[in-house]
Amino acid sequence: MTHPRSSLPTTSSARLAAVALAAVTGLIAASPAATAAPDRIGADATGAGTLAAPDIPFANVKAHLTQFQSIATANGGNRAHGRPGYKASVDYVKAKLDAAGFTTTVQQFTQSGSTGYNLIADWPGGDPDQVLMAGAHLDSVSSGAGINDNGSGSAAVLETALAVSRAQLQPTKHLRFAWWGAEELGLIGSRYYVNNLPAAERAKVSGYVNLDMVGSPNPGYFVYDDDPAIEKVFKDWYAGIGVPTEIETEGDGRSDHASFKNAGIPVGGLFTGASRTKTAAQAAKWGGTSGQAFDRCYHSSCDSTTNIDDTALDRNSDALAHAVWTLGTSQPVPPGDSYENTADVAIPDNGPAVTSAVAVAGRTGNAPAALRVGVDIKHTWRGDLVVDLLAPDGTAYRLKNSSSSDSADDVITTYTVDASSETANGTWRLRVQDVASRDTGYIDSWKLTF
Ligand code: DTR
Ligand code: ZN
Ligand code: ZN
Ligand code: CA
Repeated sequence: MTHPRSSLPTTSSARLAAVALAAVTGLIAASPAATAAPDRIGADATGAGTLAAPDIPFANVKAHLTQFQSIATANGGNRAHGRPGYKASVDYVKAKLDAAGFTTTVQQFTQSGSTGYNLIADWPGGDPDQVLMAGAHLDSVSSGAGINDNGSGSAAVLETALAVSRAQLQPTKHLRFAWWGAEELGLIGSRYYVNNLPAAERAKVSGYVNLDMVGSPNPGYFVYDDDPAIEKVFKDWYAGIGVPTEIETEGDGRSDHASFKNAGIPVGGLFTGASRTKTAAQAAKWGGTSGQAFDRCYHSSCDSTTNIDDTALDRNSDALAHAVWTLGTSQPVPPGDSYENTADVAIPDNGPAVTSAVAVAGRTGNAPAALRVGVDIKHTWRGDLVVDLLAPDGTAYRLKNSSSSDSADDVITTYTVDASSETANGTWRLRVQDVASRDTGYIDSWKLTF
């Protein structure tokens, strides 16, 4: 769902509404094909281009929770490690991913005398040396269905993965989604995965984003304070909808991100609170009930489909999609085409202007609004120099004025010129004049970048 800027709640009850894995032992793989289509690119403040994430359909997220509840109900009331409800949950998620074109892998391990399963889903494509991962533990405790803990994170990660497929995303990074087994027994599945990744594969994981409990019924909006880039993406997203966040402090290292962090992999994540009590200050900014746990059904039989705050889960699902799109599709601005003249041109002392020419051919239309002019002039008193760029039709763009006080050596810099009214093709010139006597120099080289 989309997110209008929230107004502050006025009362406490105003609750706002495959590659890598081939080398790992014990794996079974399935791999359907996928095609891809490009999307529009925008630019962020850092100059990197990213694609905008889609809005995650919240009804789909809820439908996954309904299925997890049904699975628990049909299997003794839980989805715990070693119980049939866990494997049924894996089968449900895997079928959705297989149908969407992911390469899925079920990784088996043994814990407490029972077989456990991690489900890994690779989206074909992206840079295999830069892997962005997002994951959630899929197991519940044995006392309940585990809908907030952690059907919520599992559903949000699943629906984000399915959104990648619907968009036929062509990310710059390779995307890998994961659902961990036996988290509730001590981060067993995620630790098994990380420990069994060959060191070379581990080094390719550029980040891991964890979602564990992201729909708590009396929610807080907590962002893991770990890798700064991941943290910023989440904080920026929340700032954009006007919802304040806090740093997650309810037990650092208590979920699967710890397995990755321990291996030196950058981590981040989202959390809406477990058994800790919401303060009055938190209720004032987020709504909900102060003096009450974020999740009163934490690890209890009442952690069912009614134990979810829809607004919180909706927001965190969209925030995850935003993070995957932002971190997974960012790419440097394309380098552009350069035209350079490296011949030295002497600049007569306090004399007439000299020029150095660059011929541009084979382009269509006008020059860009941000034409880059790289200048390398060696001089013993650069304040003597007046520098212009001359367009093919002779129009002069002043790059630098003289300044008797600027005694520094050399002009080695890049200027940006709005040359959008000039035809790109033709002979461009750098014109340099030395307007004061004594110090001298020469044009070493210069270049235009379109
Ligand atoms: N590990 C979770 C609950 C939990 C407690 N503190 C945190 C902090 C961040 C994420 C999760 C948690 C469980 O599965 O019980
Ligand atoms: Zn738990
Ligand atoms: Zn959990
Ligand atoms: Ca001079």
